[in-house]
Amino acid sequence: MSSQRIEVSYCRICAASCGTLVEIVDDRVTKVVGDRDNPMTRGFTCVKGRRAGELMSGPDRLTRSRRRTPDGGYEPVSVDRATEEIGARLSEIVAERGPDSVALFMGTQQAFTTLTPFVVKSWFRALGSHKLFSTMTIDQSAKWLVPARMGEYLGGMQGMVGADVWLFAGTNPLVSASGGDGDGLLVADPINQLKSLQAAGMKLVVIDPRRTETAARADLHLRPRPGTDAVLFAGLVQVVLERGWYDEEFCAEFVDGLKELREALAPATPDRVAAFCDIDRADLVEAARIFGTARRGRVTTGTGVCFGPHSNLAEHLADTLNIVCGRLLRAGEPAWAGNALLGGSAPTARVAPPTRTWETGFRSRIDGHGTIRGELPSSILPEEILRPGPDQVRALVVSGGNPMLALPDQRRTRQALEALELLVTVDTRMSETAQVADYVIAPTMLYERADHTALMEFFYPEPFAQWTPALVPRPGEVVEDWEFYVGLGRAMGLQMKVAGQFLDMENPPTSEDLLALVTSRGRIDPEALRAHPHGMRVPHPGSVVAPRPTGDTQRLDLLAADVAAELATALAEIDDVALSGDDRFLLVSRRLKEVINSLGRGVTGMAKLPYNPAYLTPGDLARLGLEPGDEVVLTSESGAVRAYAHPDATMRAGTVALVHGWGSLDPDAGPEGGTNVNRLTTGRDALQPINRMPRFTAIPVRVRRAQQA
Ligand SMILES: Nc1nc2c(c(=O)[nH]1)N[C@H]1C(S)=C(S)[C@@H](COP(=O)(O)OP(=O)(O)OC[C@H]3O[C@@H](n4cnc5c(=O)[nH]c(N)nc54)[C@H](O)[C@@H]3O)O[C@H]1N2
Ligand SMILES: Nc1nc2c(c(=O)[nH]1)N[C@H]1C(S)=C(S)[C@@H](COP(=O)(O)OP(=O)(O)OC[C@H]3O[C@@H](n4cnc5c(=O)[nH]c(N)nc54)[C@H](O)[C@@H]3O)O[C@H]1N2
Ligand code: SF4
Ligand SMILES: [Mo]
Repeated sequence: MSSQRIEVSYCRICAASCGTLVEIVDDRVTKVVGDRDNPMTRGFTCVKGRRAGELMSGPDRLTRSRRRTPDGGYEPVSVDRATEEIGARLSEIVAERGPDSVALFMGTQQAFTTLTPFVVKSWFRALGSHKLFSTMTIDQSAKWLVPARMGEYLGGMQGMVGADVWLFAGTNPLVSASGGDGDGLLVADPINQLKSLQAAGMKLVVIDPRRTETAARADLHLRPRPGTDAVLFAGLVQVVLERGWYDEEFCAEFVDGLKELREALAPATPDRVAAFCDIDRADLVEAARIFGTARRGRVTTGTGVCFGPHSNLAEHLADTLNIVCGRLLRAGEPAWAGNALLGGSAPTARVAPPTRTWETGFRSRIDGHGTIRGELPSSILPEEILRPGPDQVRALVVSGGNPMLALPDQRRTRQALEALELLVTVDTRMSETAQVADYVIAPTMLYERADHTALMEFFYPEPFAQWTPALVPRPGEVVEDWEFYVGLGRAMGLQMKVAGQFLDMENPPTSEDLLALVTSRGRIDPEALRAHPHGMRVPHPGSVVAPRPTGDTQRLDLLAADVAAELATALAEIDDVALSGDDRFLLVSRRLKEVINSLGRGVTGMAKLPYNPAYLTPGDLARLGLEPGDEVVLTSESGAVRAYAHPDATMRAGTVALVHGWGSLDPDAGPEGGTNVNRLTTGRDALQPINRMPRFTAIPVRVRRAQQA
């Protein structure tokens, strides 16, 4: 007899953590709908979340771990056996060459399983290796770099509620549910949230070459030539300073280098900036006026800014705009209190000094790169593996990521991953990375594990927490990600520590115990959450931003020497003439609603198409003599790929977009199964200093019709 039940839970495919009602028939997830009783997400879901059942039990779901066979195929292996074998090989490698010969790469999906990041990092710390990598350094690590160079204001930043302006640059929250850092309002149900903010009087300015879903709602949309954000923000700051639209009082108290910055920005006149960015001078000044004369609201940036040339400088200048306009919380204002489960220090109106961690501590032998928040830049990972040397990386563990598609220069990445003595990935399917791995460990997926929202609470607009039990039994022989890492630690004889506590390696805690342990400094007990299956509004403690301690003089440094040098370089390029020519385009990044990075391709009901098209304006398509769907070849300095050209009127003329996370390992594959954009990018040239961020947007390419066979 078949059994049917409906359970309350929340989705864990992206940061929105949408409340869901899950229909389960015979222990399988058959339907997911939004939970209207979830006070944060109020019934909102997206197509990805509604298709979680297919994601969990589709044909590509791994329910047993695999081991590579000598002929290059795969055979099933029990997770205990795999863990022992991997542990033994890692121990050998460490004994022979030291812990730095083992690297860890942390991907996007590990962040949506609360326990994984805690436990995987605990395993890695116990191992003692410095070779820690994550997607952050191929994403928005400019956001780590800015406070590390200028210092960080510890009072918190203004939020969207009560804002009379918001400026989004290079982010499309209506698709990505991201919206840049620092405000959770546009994470779940972004369109309705944005509408109500606008109805309440918030002016919206968007800087994006594409007329995105978000830009279409803007009061003012600047559509610059891609890759010009650093200069554009230099222009905005210049206008705000020259017109006196900044907060003198805040600057006098908390800012150093304002005068020097003003002088350094002298070349960034509205005329020259507008010409370089290919926007109207009047729009530039108007954007500065709307932003600078408002009372509250911030600039937030996304990947479009952090992927471009001079990305670290662009992010620095975007943040500078917030700072000079004083868009930070002052002593006595209500403090941010979203850290319900995790806890943390009380906001205070003072500045923490720059950390510049890459200048001290561990240095990689690859160009002497140092660390940011304990991580090395991911774009050096292939060199770490390929270049011989004393601490050459010989083994790599990948946690919830797919570097084979995500890293720049796929050819080089493949060469590196195949040169390893040992590659292990923990993944729910045979990702492109799994296809070259020695072991693929099959983990549980959402609804198969208990969880709470500790890691995502930053994204809620108000203090909120939710807990979910596992709803369905584990299929096949999967384990929770964290269980694999504890097993590995045990096999290697390591003593692991989570949230300051030593784990009993022989009798590890349960998931529930660990979920409680990681919240030991929070304001609420996860036990209390069980009484609130739809989630719980956590009372605001009523705290306000504490005043600056007497005698404290630390200030934000707007123009450190390296920042000044980058600014001078960027402004010296201002009169450069852009590439032009009939088939010359700038390749830009964008995201799709129905997939998240490489996840969702091939899942029934998720991705709309079986491939990722090359989006061009209808005008450019006609100019190239192309019909919709024609096959084109995109050629950059680093490689060439084939794709199907699709018209998209929201694109900027002269640009072509190809979404990342698609394609295969086959360098000769046609476009029918998707195209890996990272065959056009490079991890070795045009990189940013410090975080070695590659360029993922504004890449010069040629677009031509593919030769007919
Ligand atoms: N549905 C869905 N959601 C996702 C993801 C996904 O793949 N799908 N990925 C998740 C991840 S890992 C991340 S990091 C976030 C990212 O979240 P976002 O940063 O919001 O990513 P996008 O939606 O691609 O928005 C980037 C915007 O930058 C614009 N852009 C491109 N080049 C430039 C440029 O040179 N200058 C400027 N100013 N803009 C430019 C693009 O047109 C695009 O609209 O989204 C997360 N959410
Ligand atoms: N050219 C170009 N390159 C880019 C980007 C771009 O826009 N353009 N974007 C960059 C950005 S912002 C990012 S974040 C990276 C993305 O880089 P990654 O995070 O490495 O890529 P994902 O495709 O998100 O990989 C997630 C993997 O986790 C697996 N997975 C799903 N659920 C689970 C689970 O429960 N447990 C485990 N262990 N695994 C699971 C999925 O099957 C998938 O293989 O790519 C970067 N690279
Ligand atoms: S936006 Fe979609 S994928 Fe993200 S949590 Fe909500 S339902 Fe899941
Ligand atoms: Mo990302």
